[in-house]
Amino acid sequence: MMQRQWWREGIVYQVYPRSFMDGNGDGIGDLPGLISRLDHLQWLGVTIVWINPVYRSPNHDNGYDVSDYLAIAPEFGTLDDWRALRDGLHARGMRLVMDLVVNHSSNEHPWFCESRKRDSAKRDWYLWRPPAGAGGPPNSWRAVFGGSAWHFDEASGEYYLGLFSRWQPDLNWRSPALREAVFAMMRQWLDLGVDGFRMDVINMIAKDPAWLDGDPEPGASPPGEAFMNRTDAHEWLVQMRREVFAGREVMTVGECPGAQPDDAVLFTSPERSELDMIFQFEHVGLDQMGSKWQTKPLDLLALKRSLGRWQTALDGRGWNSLYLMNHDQPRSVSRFGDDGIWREESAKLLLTLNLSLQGTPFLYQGEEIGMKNCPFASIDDYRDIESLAHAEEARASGESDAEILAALHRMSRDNSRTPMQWSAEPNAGFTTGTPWIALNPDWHGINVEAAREDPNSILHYLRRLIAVRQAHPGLIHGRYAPVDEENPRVFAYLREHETGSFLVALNFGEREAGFALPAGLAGALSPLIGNYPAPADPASLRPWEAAIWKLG
Ligand code: TEU
Ligand code: CA
Repeated sequence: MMQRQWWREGIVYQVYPRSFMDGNGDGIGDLPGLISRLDHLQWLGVTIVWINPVYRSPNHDNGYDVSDYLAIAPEFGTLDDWRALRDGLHARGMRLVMDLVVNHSSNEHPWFCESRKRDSAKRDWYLWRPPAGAGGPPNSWRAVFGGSAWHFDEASGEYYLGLFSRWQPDLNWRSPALREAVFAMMRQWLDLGVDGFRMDVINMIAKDPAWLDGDPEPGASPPGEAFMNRTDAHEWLVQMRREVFAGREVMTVGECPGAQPDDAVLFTSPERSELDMIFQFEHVGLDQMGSKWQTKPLDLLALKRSLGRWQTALDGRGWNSLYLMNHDQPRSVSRFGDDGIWREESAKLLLTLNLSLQGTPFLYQGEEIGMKNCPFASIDDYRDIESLAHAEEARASGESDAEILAALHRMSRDNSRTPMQWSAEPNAGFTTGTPWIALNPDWHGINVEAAREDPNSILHYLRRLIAVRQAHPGLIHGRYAPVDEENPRVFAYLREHETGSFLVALNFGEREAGFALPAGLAGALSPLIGNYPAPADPASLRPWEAAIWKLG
C-alpha cells in the first residue's frame, strides 16, 4: 500500500512546545512561538513534526496528564493557533503528528471525576479495586514516579490504579465504551487535519486481571508482562486501525517501554495492521544498572549488538523508529558522544548514526546544534516530576544533595527540557520573559544563529546529511549488515539495496581507529559525506570521525 510509505521516507523533528519558542513573553513556549520558527524546520529539511501534548492539563507531568483531549491548553494558545500551526506546516510540505496520551488521563478529567462515583456508568472506565484483605493497596505495583501505583479515593473507599502517579489514573481499555470514547476523540483530531499520532506507553493499555486483584505471588516484583505488550493491547490496536484510521493516510508510532524485537514485529508488521512503528528502549537502557539513576559507562559493543539486532529483526517484517534522545532522555551528545572538546565531531557522528540506519529517524529539538546536558546547581532548579520524586526518595534514603545532583546531571529529563537556544540574545532568544525552567548557560556559544553563520557547524552538517539520506533510497530501505562486528571502537555497517549500497563507519572515541573492510570493497568506496573536511581513511579514522561511502 504505497500510500502508507510517506512516513518511511520521512524525517521527524520532535518539538517540546513548552521549551521551543515563547510567543507572548510569559516564559512558556507556545504555538505562536513554534509557528514563528517553522522556516528553521523547513530549512533543515525535516518532513514531519511531532509535538508533545498541548491539550488542557494540570501539568503534574507537563501535559502527560490530560484533562481535556479536545481543548488546547491556554498556556500554549487556542485551537485557532493550532489550526495556524497545521496550515503553516502543510504549506511548507510538512506533516503534523500529535501526542496521544490514552493509557491514562488526568485525575481532573471529567471522565475520572464521574468515575469516582461508585454508581456512575463510567466507573469501569478506570481501574478501581477494594483495599486488600488486610487493608492497603490491592497489589505491590510501584508507581513510576514514586510510591504505590494504587491511590486511595476516600469518597468511594476504593483504590484506583495510576501506574505513573496519583495524577494519572490508568484508563480501563477493557471497557468498549471507553475505547469508543477514545476513538471518537481521535477521529475529531484526524478530521481537523492531524497526520499521525505518537501513542504514549500504548503497550501498557492492557493489564493482567489476576494482578489487579492482588499479587499472585505475594512479595514477588510484578513481571513486565503483567502490564506490557499483552495480547489484548494488540487486539485493541487492530480495532483502532479498523475503526479510526481506515481510509486515512495516518502515521502511528507507539511508545513501547520493555518491548522486545518479537513484540515489535507483532506491533509493526504491515499484515497485522496495528502500528507503523514503535519506540523501543533497549539502547537507552544499556548505560543503566537496574534504575536509571545507577549508570555505568556505555559499552560500544553492546550498542552495536542492540541496534544491529533491531535492524535485523524488523528488516522486511516491520519498521524501526530511530532515536538517540527525546524529552525523556538526556542530551545525546552528553550521553553517547563527548560534550567536551569533541562536541561538534561527536554530535555529527551521532546524527550520522541516526540517519544511516533502516527506519524513520526522529530528531529532538537542539540536537541540530549539539545542545548539552545542563548541570543545574541546585535541586530546586529542576521541574520534572520524575527528577523531583527521585530526589525526595534519595534524600529519604540518606543520599547527599551532591550525590543526587550528580545523578540528575547525568539522567534528568530536564536535561532535554531546557529552552531551545536560538541566538546569543537574552534567554537565547527563547523568551522576553522569565523562562519556566533555567537555560543552559552555554547558549552564547551554542545557538542556531551562530550555527547558521558557521558552514562547518553541526547544523549545516545535519542539513547536508538529511539531503544525502533523502536522495538515496538505499540509506532508507537498505538491508543492514554489520562490518568488523567485534571492533570495540568502530561501529561500521553496510546498507545494501538494489538502487545502491553504502558503507558507514563511526569511530566512537578520541583515539584514531581503523576497521577491517569487507573483501573486495577497498577500491569501491566513493566518499558521500563525512564530519571531517578531508575524506576518511578506513584504516585510520580520526577522533569521532563519521563517514558514509557509496559502493561501486
Ligand atoms: O514515557 C513513558 C516512560 O516509560 C517514561 O516514564 C520513561 O521511561 C522515563 O521517563 C525514562 O526516565 C511517557 C512520556 O514520554 C513521559 O514524558 C511521561 O512522563 C510518561 O509516559 C507518562 O505519561
Ligand atoms: Ca508563551
